[in-house]
Amino acid sequence: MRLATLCFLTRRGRILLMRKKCGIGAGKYTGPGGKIEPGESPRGAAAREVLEEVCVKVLPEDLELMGVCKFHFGRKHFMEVFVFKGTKFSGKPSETEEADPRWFPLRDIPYTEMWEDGRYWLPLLLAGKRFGGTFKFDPSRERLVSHRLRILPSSPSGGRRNP
Ligand code: 6U4
Repeated sequence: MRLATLCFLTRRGRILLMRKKCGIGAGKYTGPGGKIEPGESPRGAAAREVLEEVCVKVLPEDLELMGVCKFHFGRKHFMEVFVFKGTKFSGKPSETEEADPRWFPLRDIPYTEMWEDGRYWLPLLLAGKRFGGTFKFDPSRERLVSHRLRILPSSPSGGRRNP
């Protein structure tokens, strides 16, 4: 199993997505994110990836945990991803070797150019709902075979505590 993060920043009716240039899901639009390194918290890892991938500074404590997605790719590969959102950050998103960032209006999210699962859970995140989901892909990672998604009760801390 691998632990990873995804982070979605929003401001003035827009969401920051990035065209990923390498790694898993290259070519797709997604939020900044990546593997959690040993010794890192999910929140710390998410903030690091936002800076590394799109040059935007966000404090780990300003990120809100909205959901956890389990992605299965065939029988062998499995990833558990902590999904955060944030509205407080600084810096202008810039292109890096890993990604090309772009703001999209919330009403015009390019779901057809994203991972197939995003259309199920990203609207929940944007509506402020917390969720837990399991998404099974075929081994080629191209086709979503089945999924389960649950809306979770909101936590009193607004998801700001651990992890
Ligand atoms: P680092 O850690 O910098 O190597 P990266 O190469 O981006 O990161 P990688 O290639 O292991 O990481 O891919 C993990 C990223 O891909 C995580 O941010 C989660 C994301 N991801 C994987 N499957 C996904 C899926 N089905 N839907 C989705 N994001 C997915 O929205």
